[in-house]
Amino acid sequence: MDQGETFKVKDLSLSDEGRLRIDWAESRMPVLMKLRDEFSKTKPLKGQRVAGCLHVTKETAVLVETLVAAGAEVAWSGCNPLSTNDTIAAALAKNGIKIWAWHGMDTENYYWAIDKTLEFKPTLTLDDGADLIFRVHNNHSELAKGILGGTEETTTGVHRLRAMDADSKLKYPVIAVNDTPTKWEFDNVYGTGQSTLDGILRATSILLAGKTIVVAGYGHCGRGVANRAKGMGANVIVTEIDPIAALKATLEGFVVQKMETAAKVGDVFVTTTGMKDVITLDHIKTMKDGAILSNTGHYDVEIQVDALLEYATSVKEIRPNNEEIVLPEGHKVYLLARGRLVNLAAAEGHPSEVMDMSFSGQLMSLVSLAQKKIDVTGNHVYTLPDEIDKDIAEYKLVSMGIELDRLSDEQTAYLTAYDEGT
Ligand code: NAD
Ligand code: 3DD
Repeated sequence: MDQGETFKVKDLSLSDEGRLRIDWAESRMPVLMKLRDEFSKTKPLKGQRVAGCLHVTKETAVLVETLVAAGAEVAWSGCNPLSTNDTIAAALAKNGIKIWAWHGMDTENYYWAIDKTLEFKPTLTLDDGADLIFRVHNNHSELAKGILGGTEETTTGVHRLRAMDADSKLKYPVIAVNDTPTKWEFDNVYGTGQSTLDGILRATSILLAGKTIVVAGYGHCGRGVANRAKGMGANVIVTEIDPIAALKATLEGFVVQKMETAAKVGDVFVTTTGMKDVITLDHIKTMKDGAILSNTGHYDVEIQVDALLEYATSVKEIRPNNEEIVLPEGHKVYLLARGRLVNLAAAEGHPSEVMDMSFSGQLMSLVSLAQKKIDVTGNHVYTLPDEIDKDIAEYKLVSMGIELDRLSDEQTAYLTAYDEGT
């Protein structure tokens, strides 16, 4: 472990490798780099101190260094014990970023790292799963009065913050970056769809074609995973609790079943729900010999991991992020990444191209809060204004060389006309 005044990382000597990865990500994040170029001149975050708690990946590093270019002082920790890439943490520390993060943190160090990021008394917070904002509310409430606002990256974090808002418990306003269409419709769908299969393949090296893959949840993430798996030749079964989502899956051609039915036939299981106990020990007892279990929801609560490990007669790591678990009934199952989000624990998370939009939403949210560009008078959960989201989408299209048609004045007038019939 290497530790300095303003960092603690696994191994500072990994920084050169990390820098190459960050360079690669920068070359595939044109929207964020365009905003970095603009904001490095105007410095909209000058005087701001941003505490961030978000997976330490090559894409996050591009966001962090863009925040600094925009004038902010930044302090960072990871938002999952298994998702930090140690080469990236080393590169950020080498570049003078305050960062406390390493792969495989225990719970005590996880919260110690968050507390370290709060020592410089942030004026803005950036979360992925709300652990940082909760830490401020529960353990450092005196800091809240100095915080202009926060942002939240993911669905589960937004759910938790909306619940706090409903109970009037929020001590400062938060922008739900997840709910921005250029994030939710792309990161959650296409990013999670691809990177979850990436994590499963790196941990197992199995052939997906012909396998029966059970996807729990057909929301944004589940839809992405199911469709990418179908594209790889898998037979996909979806489980759901929501009738509309179940109908969508059915009309997309997926088989929809209860988990207790699908458990008996699945080869690979992926939970994508944000809910707890989606795959229970009872489900696992009925699974085929050799069934593979994985999760891509934010927390490791979707598979009953503790109950499974307690019930097992043996647990052996057979490949990185892949544990062979023998059950008393004699059959085996394979648990990936200890039930934590497999795309970040066993792979590199979403591709840079899609995080480009998610993190442009993060940046624009923080700039909007710092410059008081949006009305956040009450301590509530807000969404980024549509016009900012559309700008991000337009920048993305331009970077891809894609042109849009534009409505004429006459067509715009037609939109609201009601004096013309058939
Ligand atoms: P969503 O609300 O769009 O979809 C969740 C779906 O799960 C809904 O359709 C819901 O009906 C369904 N569901 C809930 N409980 C269920 C159950 N017991 N059985 C079957 N289906 C159930 O949410 P989302 O945007 O898809 O996010 C899902 C989870 O993934 C959240 O925890 C989110 O934070 C996380 N996430 C992870 C990544 C990643 O990189 N791994 C990326 C984005 C989001
Ligand atoms: N997430 C997924 N891929 C990521 C990456 N490459 N870098 C940082 C974070 C990454 C997770 C979250 O950003 C977000 O997609 C979510 O909603 O969890």
